[in-house]
Amino acid sequence: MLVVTSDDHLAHHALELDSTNLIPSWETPTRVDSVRRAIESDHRFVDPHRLDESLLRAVHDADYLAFLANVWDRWAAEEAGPAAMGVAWPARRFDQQRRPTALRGLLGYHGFAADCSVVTGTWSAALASAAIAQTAAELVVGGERAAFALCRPPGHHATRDQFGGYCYLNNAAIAAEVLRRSGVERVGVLDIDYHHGNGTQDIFYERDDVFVCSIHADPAFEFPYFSGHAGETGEGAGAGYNRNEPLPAGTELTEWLAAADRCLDALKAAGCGALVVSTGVDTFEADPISRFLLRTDDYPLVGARIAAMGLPTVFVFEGGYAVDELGLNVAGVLNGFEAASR
Ligand code: SP5
Ligand code: ZN
Repeated sequence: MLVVTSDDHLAHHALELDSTNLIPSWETPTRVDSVRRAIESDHRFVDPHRLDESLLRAVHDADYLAFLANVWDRWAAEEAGPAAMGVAWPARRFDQQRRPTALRGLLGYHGFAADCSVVTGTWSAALASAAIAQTAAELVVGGERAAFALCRPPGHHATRDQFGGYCYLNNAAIAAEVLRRSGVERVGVLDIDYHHGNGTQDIFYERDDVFVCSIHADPAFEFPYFSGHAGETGEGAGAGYNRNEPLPAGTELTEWLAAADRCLDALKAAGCGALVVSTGVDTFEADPISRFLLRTDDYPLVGARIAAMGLPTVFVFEGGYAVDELGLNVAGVLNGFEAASR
């Protein structure tokens, strides 16, 4: 499979709030190295194309993009400290619409979680990550059966106008937009990351041309806590084109695959012509922040299930924090897909 990646993410290493301390984020630069090493002998690597900024504007609000582009410089001028993050958010009964002018206010308005901060290399890394996802989708439009966007920071938590969950620009949404522009009338997104893909859900919630399905830890007990319930099925034109499969802590392969099959059946019934897979492997039993129990040997079966759809497929890297085994687990998904595609 063609793999798109670059080194432009290296300057992004954010901090996150862990109970009482700011710690280096679990989402580290070493994650890409782990995956690269595990897949480089079996797959061909290509460089990203130049980013088409109209794709960013298609999935994110202009004021959010302007905020992201400027926030680090403004932070460095106005505040001290290595990481910019919010301290107050527009909670219940607050005015959700009014956009503050103060930097701290904007960080709350355009962010939703204290697990995520902006640091000096964030914006350039996020742009590079988006370009990788765009390129993988363009390769599939060009006739490849599948391509893998080996990108970071991840994207599936980023909404139209908010960062959080280690995500700033929604790479999977950008890939879906590329497929839509190529003429695919309905694109399916299958989000297999351990966490609910709240950002992708948000971006396409009122659209019927991108059907988003996510299999994840029940938000009753897991991040992002306020999104990902089974009753969230889309609104307006998008009614019926969002599907969530929240699962309990301790979920193993059998139950996970049953949920995946419900998603794949729904995507097939809706006539999806191409697939974007938000490829998080934080479902792994030894993941340090997660509570599912998938094993390394399970991931090829996951890839094979996706291949059985018979659709052009863009894999976009998302979460997975057991860095030593991360590469093997991603390799399992890709190799299982390829073996079942032959
Ligand atoms: C892309 C992605 O997978 N984002 C996940 C963001 C989850 N952030 C919240 C992490 C909370 C970590 N708690 C540490 C518990 C250690 N035992
Ligand atoms: Zn995750």
